[in-house]
Amino acid sequence: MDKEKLDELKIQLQQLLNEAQEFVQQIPPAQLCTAVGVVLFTVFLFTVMYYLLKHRSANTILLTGLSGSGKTVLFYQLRDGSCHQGSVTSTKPNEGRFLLHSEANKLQKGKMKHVHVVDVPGHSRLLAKLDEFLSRAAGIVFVVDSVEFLPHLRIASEYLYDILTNASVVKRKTPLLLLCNKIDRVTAHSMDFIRRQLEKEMTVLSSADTSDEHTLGVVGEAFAFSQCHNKVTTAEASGLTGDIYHLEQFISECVKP
Ligand SMILES: Nc1nc2c(ncn2[C@@H]2O[C@H](COP(=O)(O)OP(=O)(O)O)[C@@H](O)[C@H]2O)c(=O)[nH]1
Ligand SMILES: [Mg+2]
Repeated sequence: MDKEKLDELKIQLQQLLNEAQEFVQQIPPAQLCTAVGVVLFTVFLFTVMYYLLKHRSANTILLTGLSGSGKTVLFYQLRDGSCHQGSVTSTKPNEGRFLLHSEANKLQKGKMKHVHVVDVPGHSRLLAKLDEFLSRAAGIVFVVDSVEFLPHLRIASEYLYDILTNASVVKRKTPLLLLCNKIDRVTAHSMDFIRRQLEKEMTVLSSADTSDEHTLGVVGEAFAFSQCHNKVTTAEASGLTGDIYHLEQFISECVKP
């Protein structure tokens, strides 16, 4: 650009600035103050909302799994330290923000963490809802009924497969805990058995899957949870007897104070 053009541009800019100044001076001061106030308030409101949403997702733990696996009982154990037998329903998502019951009596208040736990009931029909929760979960707990495990192996594997190949889970590397529940029952399968069976079933699913943009495992190899990009761990629990130590450990690791 030559000097002449640059000077011309400078003059035009100066003119524009002068016009803007004149325009502002014409506005009554009261109106100007109101307009500035509205802009500042809107910016403030959006900033607060942004931080609230960010904080919420940093603390959101998703309890999921087939219906009947014991999610609702676990939800109440985490919140109250009791299982609310009899008042348990699986028709709507249970959601709550609370201090883990095990931490509620601790004295170091500064170190205590509020968690936002969502118990998403059932499966497939709620997939759209699940997607929304998956995109903002800090950790996912996939609850399995260790007693009635084999009859539901295929459907549980499909559900878990959908979660592990979910775009935001893969992208955000959301940690997942495979929680084998109801270990108070003598007929409960061991956690190693459950993990191996799921891995076998998911090997079949991933070799048949050509549609998903995210596939699981290594092509040509048997699937193992250790191949996932996100951390997948396995633990046992009994919501009924309150044996939820490993679940609480997992939540504490996922949630930031
Ligand atoms: N024995 C035993 N039963 C459990 C346990 N957790 C849940 N249940 C029972 O399993 C059934 C389903 O539990 P629920 O929490 O409603 O499952 P959800 O559908 O996953 O929310 C209820 O009858 C519970 O009493 C457990 O740890 N041990
Ligand atoms: Mg339920």
